[in-house]
Amino acid sequence: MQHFFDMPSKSAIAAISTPQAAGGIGVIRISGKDARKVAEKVFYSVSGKKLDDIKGYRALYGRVRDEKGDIDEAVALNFREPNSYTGENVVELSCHGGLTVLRRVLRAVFAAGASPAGPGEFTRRAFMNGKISLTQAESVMQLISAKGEAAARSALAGHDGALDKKIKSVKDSLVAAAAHLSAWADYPEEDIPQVNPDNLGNTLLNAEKDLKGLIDMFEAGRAVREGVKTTIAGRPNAGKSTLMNLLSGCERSIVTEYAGTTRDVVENTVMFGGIPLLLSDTAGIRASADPVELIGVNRAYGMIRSSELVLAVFDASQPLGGDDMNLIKEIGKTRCVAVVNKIDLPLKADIDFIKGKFKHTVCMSAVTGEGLKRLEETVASVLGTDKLEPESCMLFTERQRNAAEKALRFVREAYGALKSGVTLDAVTVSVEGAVDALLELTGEKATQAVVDSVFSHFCVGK
Ligand SMILES: Nc1nc2c(ncn2[C@@H]2O[C@H](COP(=O)(O)OP(=O)(O)O)[C@@H](O)[C@H]2O)c(=O)[nH]1
Ligand SMILES: [Mg+2]
Repeated sequence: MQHFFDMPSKSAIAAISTPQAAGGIGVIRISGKDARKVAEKVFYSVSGKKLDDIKGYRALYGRVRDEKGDIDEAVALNFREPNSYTGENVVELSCHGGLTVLRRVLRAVFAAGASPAGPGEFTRRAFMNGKISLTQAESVMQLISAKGEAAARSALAGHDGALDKKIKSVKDSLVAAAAHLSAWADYPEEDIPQVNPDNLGNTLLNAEKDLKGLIDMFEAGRAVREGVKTTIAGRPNAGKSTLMNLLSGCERSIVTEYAGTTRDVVENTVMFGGIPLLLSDTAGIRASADPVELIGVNRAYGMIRSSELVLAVFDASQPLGGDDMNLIKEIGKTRCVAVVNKIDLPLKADIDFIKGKFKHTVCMSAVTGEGLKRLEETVASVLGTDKLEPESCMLFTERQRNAAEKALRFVREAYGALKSGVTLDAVTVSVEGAVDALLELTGEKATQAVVDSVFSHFCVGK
């Protein structure tokens, strides 16, 4: 892969690649042209063999030492360039996982000539050496920080190149179109077939569809990866805390038959249908003269405004009242599911009225659990996560989305120019703009600043 900026120096870098905590084993990774030479100064195999004598993917057992003496026993795993994570020579020293031991080994490795690895520097070298694309590097980060199984699976698909493949197919079709357009314009005397506006139009429409599909799924993907700030709101006694506890699978909130039991915001993170919901149970919304209760009510309003999803709870066993109307007003345009609760009791609320006010209504009982599955499906559909296929490709970062949106704008511009019948030159310029945006997305044409910012989010050792 060709990059526009300098290759990093190939001298060895090293870091502790396992967590900074006590563990069964801890790994110190050394990467660079002289990785084996550095490792040989601290590692002594029991058999007397040298790392230089063994093939890649082979290991030696021995001890690590510094000038004061033995530090630990260790296994040294040998990777030979280009068959390693970074594409360089790599030695991984697996020691016992105590932090004191690992830090002492690392100091010895530095003394032997390696320099400290910066955040994400191993992955950065992998990118620079053409082992992975920029989007794959970003997936590595997503995979490390994935909160749920669904998030981890989609990150792995990204790491395996699902997104790159999709982007490549869009890019290839646009590159072919741009090449044809400019050949035809530049060499009119040659025997180049005339550009067929219908074919070109179809190419652009297909590219638009693919890019738009990716962008639409971005928010749903983010919900799965990062969780959704969700507020449970409703008038006192509607069953908010009971719902909170049902979703939590434990008694997180205090439930009583007395209105006004929950006074402050109670928070908990739960997995609901594969989506991490960052739940807040709030004080019941009602007009009150009690100053303490009012603080809670105002906090509840604040939570509604700042959350990404509201579960608005109504009591089906009571007629709707002024407090319910206030809640409906307060929710306004915030994404919301109306939860008509207590359907195990005789119904007194006007459920059709609620259905008329909300796009999504679920009738359930927080006590018996009836309707919980429907709530799960509705939440997934509101967040768009029901359309996510874990192994399919996804945009993972704001950076990727911005690049995809830029490409989409250019594709639409090209289509508009084609339809309005202006010169094909204008179409060519826009198609080339789209191609550039896609090259930026995969990192084939990313600036140094973009690459720096991607790797600044990584941890040391990755
Ligand atoms: N029968 C029935 N009672 C419920 C249901 N949900 C909550 N409750 C009862 O309603 C009362 C108030 O519940 P709570 O969760 O504290 O309401 P909150 O004020 O909205 O937090 C308690 O006595 C609950 O046991 C339900 O679905 N069915
Ligand atoms: Mg409560």
